[in-house]
Amino acid sequence: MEKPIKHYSCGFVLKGDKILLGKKMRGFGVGKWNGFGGKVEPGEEVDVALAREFNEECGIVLTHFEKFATIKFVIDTLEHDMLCHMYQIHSYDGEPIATDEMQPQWFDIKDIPFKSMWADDPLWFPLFLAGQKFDAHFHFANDDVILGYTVKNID
Ligand code: 6OG
Repeated sequence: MEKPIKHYSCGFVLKGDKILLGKKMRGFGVGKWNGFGGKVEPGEEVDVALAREFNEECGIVLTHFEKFATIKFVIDTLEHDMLCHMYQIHSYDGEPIATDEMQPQWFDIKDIPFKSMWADDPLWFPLFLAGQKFDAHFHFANDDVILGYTVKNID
C-alpha cells in the first residue's frame, strides 16, 4: 500500500574545497551530519521552506541556490514516505551559528564524515560534487539499512 508522502528540503553549502554540514541535535536523524533543511509546510514553496529552515537552523540568509536532485525515501519503519528536494547553496549573507537544532561545521570535501551521515549519502555525493543533477529512490528497512536504490542522471 502506498503511504502518504511528505516533502522536505535539504541544502549543502560548497565554498572552495569546503562543505558546510550540521550535526542534528534533536528529532529525526539526531546525531547525524547532514545538510540544513526540513519539512515543507502546507502551501509553502520548497525554495521558501529551504531558506526558512537555513535561517532557523544556522542563522544565515540564502541569496542564491539551485536544486540538484529529488530523492524519494521509503523507510519501512516510517508511516509516511519522504520526498527530499536537494539543493546546492551558491551564496548567503551572515555567518553560520549553532542553534538548538543544528551544530554547523565546515569540513574539507575530502574528509566528509560519511560514517556519521545517512547511509544513502555516500551513494549520491560523488554525483553532487561533480555537478551532475539526478533523481533517486532509496528503500530503507529502518534508519540504517538500505534494501535497494536507483539513481537516474538528469541532463
Ligand atoms: P526535519 O526532521 O529536520 O527534516 N533527510 C535526509 N537526508 C539524507 N541525506 N538522507 C536521508 O535518508 C534523509 N532523511 C531525511 C531531510 C529532516 C531533514 O533530513 C533530511 C530534511 O532536510 C533517509 O524537519
